[in-house]
Amino acid sequence: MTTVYERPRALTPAQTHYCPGCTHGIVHKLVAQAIDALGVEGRTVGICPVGCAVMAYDYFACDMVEAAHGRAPAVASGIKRALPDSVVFTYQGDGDLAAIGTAETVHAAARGENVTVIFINNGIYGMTGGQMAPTTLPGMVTQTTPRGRDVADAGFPIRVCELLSTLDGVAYAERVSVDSVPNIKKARAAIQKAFTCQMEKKGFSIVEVLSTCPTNWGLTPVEAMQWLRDNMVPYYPTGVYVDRTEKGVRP
Ligand SMILES: Cc1ncc(C[n+]2csc(CCOP(=O)(O)OP(=O)(O)O)c2C)c(N)n1
Repeated sequence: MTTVYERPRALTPAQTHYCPGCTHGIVHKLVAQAIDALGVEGRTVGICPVGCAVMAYDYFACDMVEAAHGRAPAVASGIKRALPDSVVFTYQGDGDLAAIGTAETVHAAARGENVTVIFINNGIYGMTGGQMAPTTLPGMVTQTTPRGRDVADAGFPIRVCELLSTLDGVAYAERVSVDSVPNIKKARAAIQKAFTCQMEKKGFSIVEVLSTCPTNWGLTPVEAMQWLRDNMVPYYPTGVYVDRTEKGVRP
């Protein structure tokens, strides 16, 4: 087990391409720490999204596969079924998972696929310059909602953990935030629990991570963290939404 200050073995020494204050890097580290702690680097397969984390394969030292936009849960399902002893995770943003990939996400969860989804909710399409995402908050300014998201026109945000918690195939769903050291520790525990859930063949697991995008939110890194606390956390409450890891959901 590495300490919080060391680079986990499951992370490469590649220099980050993420913007200052972006929390993708923190979450990469937490995933790598889970891989280290569970000793599964040699049999872990990660699925990259299309989005800012499209090049996550440069950072994780395990096997990585690139999926078409939103299709990571379908690719993960196939890999897990072909290699049942592997540990398979997807790493997806809100545009990838909750817009173009909604069907793949919902159906992989409904099937109880024994995979782990790491879901980065930063409320915006980061990679493409800050368009509205399904998780963009009401009133939030984006490139495509310059006067703020008007729910009368653009509809309401999707709360992914709440939505998926209605599905019997979901063994574990937790929402966490990475805005403080205590919350980062909770996020690390949640990610490790989700991987353990999969290793014990209990069913679909998802950890949603409330994240920042200072560049497209138009804020400094410090302001973005505060904005997350003041706006994202109240709308997307953190906590465990489903925990069926005792019995599992798979026959
Ligand atoms: C089929 C297809 N449609 C649209 C795009 C353009 N595109 C690239 S990334 C992206 C959204 C990324 O946003 P998100 O998933 O929230 O991740 P983030 O960049 O914020 O981490 C879109 C729409 C694409 N690459 N492929």
